[in-house]
Amino acid sequence: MFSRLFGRKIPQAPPSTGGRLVYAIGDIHGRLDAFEPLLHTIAQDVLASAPSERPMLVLLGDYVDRGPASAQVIDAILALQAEAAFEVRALKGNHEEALLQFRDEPGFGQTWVEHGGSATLASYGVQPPATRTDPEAWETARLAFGKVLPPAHTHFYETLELMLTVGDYAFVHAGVRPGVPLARQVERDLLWIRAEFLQSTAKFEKIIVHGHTPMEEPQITGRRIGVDTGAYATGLLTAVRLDDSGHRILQGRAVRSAA
Ligand SMILES: [Mn+2]
Repeated sequence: MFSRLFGRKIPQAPPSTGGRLVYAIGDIHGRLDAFEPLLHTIAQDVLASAPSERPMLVLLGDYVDRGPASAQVIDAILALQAEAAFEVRALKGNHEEALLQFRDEPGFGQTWVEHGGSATLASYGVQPPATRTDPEAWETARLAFGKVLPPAHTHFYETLELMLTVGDYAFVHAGVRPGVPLARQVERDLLWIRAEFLQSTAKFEKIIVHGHTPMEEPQITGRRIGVDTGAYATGLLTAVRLDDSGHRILQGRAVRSAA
C-alpha cells in the first residue's frame, strides 16, 4: 500500500514471530550427546537475548531410532518440560508414528527395525529379536516394550502435535503438500512428504520450518527453513533461532561423530 502511495518500494520487514523468541530443533534421533550441547548453546543465547516473554522451544520430531539414546532423549525433553524455562512444543515425526505402531502391532517390528527401531528398543533395555522374521519373537519384544515404556513416555508419544504456527511461521516435521491450505494438510504428508514439498516453488501461507530430510547444511529459502543435518550419522544437531529481527542458525556437536 505504501509503495503505491509513495511510488517507490519500501524495504520489506523480516517475517514476524509476533514478538516471541523461538528455537526450532531438527531431528535428534537418539543423539543425546548432540542434544545436550545444543541445549547449552540455546540456554546461553537466551541469557544473551534477555527476552521479555518465556522463549519457545519447538522440537520438530524424530526423537527416536538410529542413534543410541532414544529413551534418554525423551527423558531430557520431559525434564525440559518440567523445568518450565521454555514453552516446549513437541511435534510428531514419522519415527514416533512407527514406535506407536509397533507398540500396537508386533507385525510392524520388521519394518521398524529397518528404520532404526532396534536402537530404540535397546535404549529401553529391550532385546530386539535375533531373527527378524519370527512373529513370536516380535510379540515377545512388543510385550517387553509395553512393560518398560514409562507412562510419561507413552503420554508424550500419544500427545505430540502435528503442526504449530507462530506469527509468519508454521512448524511441521516433514513439510506440507503444495497447493493445499495449511488447515487442510493431512498427517501422512506432515510426517512423510519429501520431494513434492522440497522441490515445489508454490507459495505457502507461512514460512515452513521443518526437519525430516537430512542435508549437509541447513536449508533457508524465503519459503522454508530445513534444519535436519542428519545428527544420527553426523553428530551435528541444528536449530534455527527466530524472532522479529530474522533467523540465525545454532548448532550442537557431539564429541564422537559416528552413530
Ligand atoms: Mn522423519
